[in-house]
Amino acid sequence: MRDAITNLIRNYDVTGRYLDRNAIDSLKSYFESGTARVAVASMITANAATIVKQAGAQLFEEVQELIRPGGYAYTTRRYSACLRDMDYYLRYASYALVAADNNVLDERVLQGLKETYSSLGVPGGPTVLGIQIMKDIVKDMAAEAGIENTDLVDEPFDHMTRELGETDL
Ligand SMILES: CCC1=C(C)/C(=C/C2=NC(=C\c3[nH]c(/C=C4\NC(=O)[C@H](C)[C@H]4CC)c(C)c3CCC(=O)O)/C(CCC(=O)O)=C2C)NC1=O
Repeated sequence: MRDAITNLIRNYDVTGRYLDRNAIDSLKSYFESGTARVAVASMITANAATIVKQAGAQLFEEVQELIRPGGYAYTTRRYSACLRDMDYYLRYASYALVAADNNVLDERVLQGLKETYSSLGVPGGPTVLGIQIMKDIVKDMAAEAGIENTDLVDEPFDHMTRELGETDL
């Protein structure tokens, strides 16, 4: 697992360089965004159950086939597996936000996920949609809490949807 700082130090260490102007600039921007990152992560922690529930409801509203007989979230078991997956995405997004690095997502969430989903027949498109809905909810919450630049919220959610790599919404 990596974060913005260990990642940067590692890059400089492999070539035996002192931290230069570029390194200092990216460290500064990391620390400047730090307060907002921590605030959003704690907001996610405090509202995780609500965010997942609301995002799930919106997803099943937008893609109603999912919860109809034969759908991928039909039966209580699949329905709860889906919400549990959404909860994973949200929790790991909060880690990646604080780390300012998506490596934790690659290592803990995305590795082998596409293969697992395709072998189970879980569709990528609606999963991507569910992740994007959670992103929007978190961004709205952050904006309401007075966080000015909510762009940093995009990073982990967009990374997961890019890696799931489905566009057939
Ligand atoms: C922390 C990293 C991690 C991830 C990401 C993860 C995902 C994950 N989701 C699974 C299942 C599942 N995931 C879903 C998800 C959905 N169904 C839908 O309609 C939607 C499109 C979507 C929700 C947004 C479903 C329905 C299953 C059960 C599929 C089945 O067994 O038939 C499975 C198979 C094993 C199981 O059921 O637990 C895994 C491994 N597990 C992990 O440990």
